[in-house]
Amino acid sequence: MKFDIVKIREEFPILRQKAHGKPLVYLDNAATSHKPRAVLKTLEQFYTEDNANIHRGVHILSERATEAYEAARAKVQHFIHANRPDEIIFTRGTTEAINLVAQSYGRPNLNAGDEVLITEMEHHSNIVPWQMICEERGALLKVVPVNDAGELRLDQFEKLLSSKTRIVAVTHMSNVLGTINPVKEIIQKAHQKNIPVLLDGAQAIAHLAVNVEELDCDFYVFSAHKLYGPTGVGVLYGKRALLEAMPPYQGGGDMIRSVTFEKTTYNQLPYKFEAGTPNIAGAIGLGAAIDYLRTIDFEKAAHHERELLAYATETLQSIPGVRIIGTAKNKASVISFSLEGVHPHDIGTILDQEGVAIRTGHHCAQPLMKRFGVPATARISLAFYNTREEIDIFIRSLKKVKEVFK
Ligand code: C6P
Repeated sequence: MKFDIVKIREEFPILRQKAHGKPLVYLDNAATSHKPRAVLKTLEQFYTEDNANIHRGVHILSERATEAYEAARAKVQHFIHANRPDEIIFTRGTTEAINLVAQSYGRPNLNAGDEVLITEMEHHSNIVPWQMICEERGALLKVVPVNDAGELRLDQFEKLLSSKTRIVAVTHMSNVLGTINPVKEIIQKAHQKNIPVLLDGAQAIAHLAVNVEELDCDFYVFSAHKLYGPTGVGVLYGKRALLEAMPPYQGGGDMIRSVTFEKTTYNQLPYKFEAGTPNIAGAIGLGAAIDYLRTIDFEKAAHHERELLAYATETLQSIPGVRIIGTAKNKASVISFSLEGVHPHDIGTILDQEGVAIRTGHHCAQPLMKRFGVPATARISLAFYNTREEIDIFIRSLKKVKEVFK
């Protein structure tokens, strides 16, 4: 399979537009990535032809909608190499999936003095849910620090992993630093002490081939919208035995087997964790995104992204006053940086006028900002549809920012 960037870009109609009269250069893919035509078509087709509630109706539309929704579950299962479809729970996204585990696994398993181990590079979504449940249960949140390059201090991880640790929750890839964590090693070390591991795959899922069976992680979470799918839907993968033992997260329709005022019994997996009408079209759209990704060569796409990352890093570094935050040996697709004497928001605003979309701010990782002694950073984040020419436009525009603030 050839990796034809022109053809690939044609599949993403949003990229064709102008922003402030200039060709749009979209470098904010870590926030959300764009949707290929196949996904847009699937969403339109669902609402124009098949729209119905699932698992409920006897009519033909409901049958078709149910079939497509469950087919999407199977696509996710195969995409991440899970053993069974009932290990795939559809959620609203990464954030809801982590909250589900924090509540349903955390509450029965955390007691006073127990510990939850996270890292300094976590997104707020992998900090706050643990903080909330720790506070409720009298447990403690322990944090593995990162070194100056933005790599996890594995020596510290080993020290902090104790007989009191009940779960480890760590990002597979940092949304700020781009660091890819040595998750296999982390999982092996945790498993030696019988401690389960949750991986936050919000970023990694779009850049790495994820195999949950090989990783042997206990939970893996991600959002569809960073994987070229729709917003408002995401995935919790969990090992069946763990999910079976966990109580439901929310109560409502579809998650029950029978209800009386005296007692309710719960549905089997995965429905036990999917209370209420789910994002049916979203899940089906995620399935379409996975189908689309199977039509391109993922390895070549990843190679293209790595080349872009190397090129962007090299050119950025050559600009005096630029500081790159996150220089891990093993990183992907994200560059956070600051420019001496210019606030990141000003960088973002001027770049926007040039048609270049980047993200500025704390990236929902305030503790990490503190670690690197900055209130905010500017961040470019790449997808396989980006080009070298776009990096050149970004660099030229950044030089204009320097001129403005000279
Ligand atoms: N990061 C970014 O611009 P949701 O919002 O639930 O889809 O994903 C939350 C989340 C969790 N973990 C990581 C590592 C993430 O990167 C994100 C989302 C976006 O970096 C929006 S803040």
